[in-house]
Amino acid sequence: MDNILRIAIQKSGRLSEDSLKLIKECGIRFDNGAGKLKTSATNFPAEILFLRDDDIPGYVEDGVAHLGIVGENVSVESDRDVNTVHKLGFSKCRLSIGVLREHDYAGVQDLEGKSIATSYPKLLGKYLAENNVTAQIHEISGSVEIAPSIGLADAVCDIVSSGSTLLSNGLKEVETIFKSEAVMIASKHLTAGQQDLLDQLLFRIKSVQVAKNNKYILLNCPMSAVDEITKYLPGMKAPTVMPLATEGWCSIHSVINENDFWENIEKIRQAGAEGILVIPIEKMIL
Ligand code: PRT
Ligand code: ZN
Repeated sequence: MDNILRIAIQKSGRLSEDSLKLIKECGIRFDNGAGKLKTSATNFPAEILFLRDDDIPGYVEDGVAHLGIVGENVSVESDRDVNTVHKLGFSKCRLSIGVLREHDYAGVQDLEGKSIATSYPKLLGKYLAENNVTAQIHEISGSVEIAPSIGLADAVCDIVSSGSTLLSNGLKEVETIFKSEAVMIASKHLTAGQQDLLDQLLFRIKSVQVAKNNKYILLNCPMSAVDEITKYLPGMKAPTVMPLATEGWCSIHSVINENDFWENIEKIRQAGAEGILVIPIEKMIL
């Protein structure tokens, strides 16, 4: 099966919805009937496998799946021989060390000789070694945060997002050892045909990602304000300036980066812009 890409995504969990959304935003259509373990795309040579996230790196290493979407934390911890081909920008979280709130923590050397409960023994081991700390790693597969309060370990090393789980278990976050987000991993043994399909898919993913960070902006202004306003709206090449039916007025169309938006919008208004419309962009091909 040279000319088909088998993409493994999480069956149900924190990555599932965004993984499916990304594939759909890339224009790939498929039937994801509830409970299915495999489905075929109808308009792209791809199959989608629905798996436990922990199994995805192994399937990709073995070439059973050609691509996978998984948390970088799971991929790195698995230590499988795969390529990380793209960061996907969702499911952001961090792997952190937490200790009991009453612990007077002064620094990583405080962990010397302590026991730390985690589901990430490899990442934790590497961090401790880099910091010349010897601690006992207690590997457990779930409910890690409860370990200190029941006397199973002195500290934990677990995934943190808002921090509320640590807090509600009487813990405080003291070290961040790894920052993670969803990534696309690929087999190291793709055929030329599969590599070509992967390139097409990455092109689509990047177009969707760039579009999300930008907005289409339209506004009206007096002709005399065009130079000042275009300073803040360089657009993809240059903004489009079109005359309005009212003498001396025009309409400017451009693209603005989400991050610059609030900072620049006030300057644009002060320069004389009126009737500003900001519209989401679906795809952006640079
Ligand atoms: O069933 P399957 O094995 O497929 O799924 P899973 O239960 O192993 O994984 P899942 O769905 O919980 O998480 C999938 C991936 O989402 C993880 O590998 C991370 O890359 C990412 N992610 C993002 C998170 C979180 N945020 C997160 N908050 N994974 C887990 N958590 C847990 C964490 O373990 C802790 O218990 O949420 C709690 C902390 O959250 P806060 O918000 O209270 O800090
Ligand atoms: Zn899992």
